[in-house]
Amino acid sequence: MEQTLAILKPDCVRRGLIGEVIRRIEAAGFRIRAMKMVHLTKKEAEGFYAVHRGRPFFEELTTFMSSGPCVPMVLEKENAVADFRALIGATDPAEAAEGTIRREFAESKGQNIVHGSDSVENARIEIHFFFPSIELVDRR
Ligand code: DAT
Ligand code: MG
Repeated sequence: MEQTLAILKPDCVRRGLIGEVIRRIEAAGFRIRAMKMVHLTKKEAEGFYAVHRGRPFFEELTTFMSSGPCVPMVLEKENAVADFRALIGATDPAEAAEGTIRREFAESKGQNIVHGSDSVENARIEIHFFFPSIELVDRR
């Protein structure tokens, strides 16, 4: 079964939307295989988003991602990576499809509620960034 890494970003936590977003994730058929709350340091946020280093939004992104606690989780489902990207919608909420999580809740392209891995390979790397194997459950 495929896995992806989701993060409920600091805006999601701050605005009291954790429950609502998890409800949508579960209703869409994803099983939660790991979950916790962490407050990333600036350095840790820069490490997670290292692929975007040098982009004009890198400073804003890593400051935002270290601005408060976030909730990383491992989600499992057939076709989890692509299906989760479809559930959250485009990066910019103004371009995200009707009914997607970002369209419904995100306030801007920078503060867009939720992260989802963009490939199976990146999902594996991102899952291990947040979760040692002892924290990954395998229950049906
Ligand atoms: P996604 O999160 O949809 O995979 P991405 O990987 O291109 O998008 O960028 C990572 C995050 O960086 C994104 O969720 C929000 C922020 N970001 C991207 N482009 C931005 C921009 N033009 N202005 C501000 N923030 C941006
Ligand atoms: Mg991305």
